[in-house]
Amino acid sequence: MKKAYIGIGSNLGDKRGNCLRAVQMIAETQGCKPYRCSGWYLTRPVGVEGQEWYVNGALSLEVEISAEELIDHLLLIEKQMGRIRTTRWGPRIIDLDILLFGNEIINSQKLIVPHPLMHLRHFVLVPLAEIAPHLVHPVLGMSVEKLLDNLPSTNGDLIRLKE
Ligand code: A4P
Ligand code: MG
Repeated sequence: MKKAYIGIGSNLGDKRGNCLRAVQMIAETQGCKPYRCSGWYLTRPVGVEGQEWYVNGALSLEVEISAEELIDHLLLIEKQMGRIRTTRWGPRIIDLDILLFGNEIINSQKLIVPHPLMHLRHFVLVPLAEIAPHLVHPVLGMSVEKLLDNLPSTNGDLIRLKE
């Protein structure tokens, strides 16, 4: 059985509610068993100006399906939740990214794993470090904790929401 790590984000509507609903829908997916879920963080949008802050979190899964099957399920859940793709990095009701999938390194048209930007993003690494601090990035050979240590601090860009 492999472990998969999913980055979850929303910056439209009831953001935390959207993230929780996505977790529930992933839990109902055959071959995916939630293992650990991080807390939720309010995060400053990265890479775009003038958007609402996001809610971000991370989820680990025990999976019995392939990474390709998993991304198909995640894209379907995004669609069922009403995500409309506008511009790249546009506001979204839900965004589900595969961050890591076991030790697999995938570079297909549909899927790039590890997620190419995960090691540069506080909004990914902080929740991920909560659930898997010692997990090693299979390309960079560094733990999540170490990757986070290597990032310049951005005080105030990330606020942990109360339970
Ligand atoms: N795709 C390839 N690899 C993956 C993967 N590992 N996980 C393909 C998920 N999808 C992957 O995705 C477009 C296509 O990427 C999918 O059809 C899938 O086949 P998308 O979600 O429509 O595109 P996007 O999210 O607009 O672009 P991208 O490059 O995925 O953006 P990111 O990396 O998701 O970043 N700031 C904060 N604070 N919090 C955020 O969550 N998110 C983004 C978007 C920007 N700024 C943010 C946040
Ligand atoms: Mg995405």
